[in-house]
Amino acid sequence: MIPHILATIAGAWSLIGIIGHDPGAYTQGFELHDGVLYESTGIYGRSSLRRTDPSTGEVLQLRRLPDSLFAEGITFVSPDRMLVLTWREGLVLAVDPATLETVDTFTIRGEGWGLCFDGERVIRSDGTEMLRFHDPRNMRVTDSLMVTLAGVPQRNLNELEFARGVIWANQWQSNRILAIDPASGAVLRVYDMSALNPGRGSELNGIAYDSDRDLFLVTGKNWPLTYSIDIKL
Ligand SMILES: [Ca+2]
Repeated sequence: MIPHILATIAGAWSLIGIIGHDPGAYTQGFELHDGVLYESTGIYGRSSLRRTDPSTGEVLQLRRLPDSLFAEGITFVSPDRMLVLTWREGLVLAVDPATLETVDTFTIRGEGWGLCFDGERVIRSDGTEMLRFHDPRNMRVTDSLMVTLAGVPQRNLNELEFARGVIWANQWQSNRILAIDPASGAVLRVYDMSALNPGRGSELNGIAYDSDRDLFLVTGKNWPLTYSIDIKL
């Protein structure tokens, strides 16, 4: 990476609070909705959907998914419908958030990594530098966007969040969160979250926006803690 460009777009953030996080949760999706923090966890045979308390991190409800599914990102497309991505299964589950039961399924092509919703379009990452836009009614692909930093494509885009008119993305195998312009794909800011990483190969993954407090909850795969942070765009 070009150091002088990184310096100009390095984003500032500050720690506001700390809550618990199930260290057995291999976090793949993380989203707040109506006062509940929803989480999906991956790994074949261990994938799950959870409702958790955003003030403590306590797991309130957990549903195991079939052993054949490796759960990935989640996002709400309406108050009573949460979409759950799978990694290589080509399936997207529509889930009732009240019960965490699957009410519908869609098929997609390619891998599933992260999901978010901008109010009109479902946005999916697949581990490449491309973001795919889907119609939330049927998951048909409507558009795609290459994510670049100073013109350099940014691969390994992972968990996503849509907030403040911007796409926020974890970047796999880094401690970075990228703020991405949804129109151009340009990375507007890079946030270094190394200070939060507990180490031992732990992977930063999971961004959930708290619109009431204008804060973000961030965690990682099997991290024991979740952090609420204030991010300057
Ligand atoms: Ca998210």
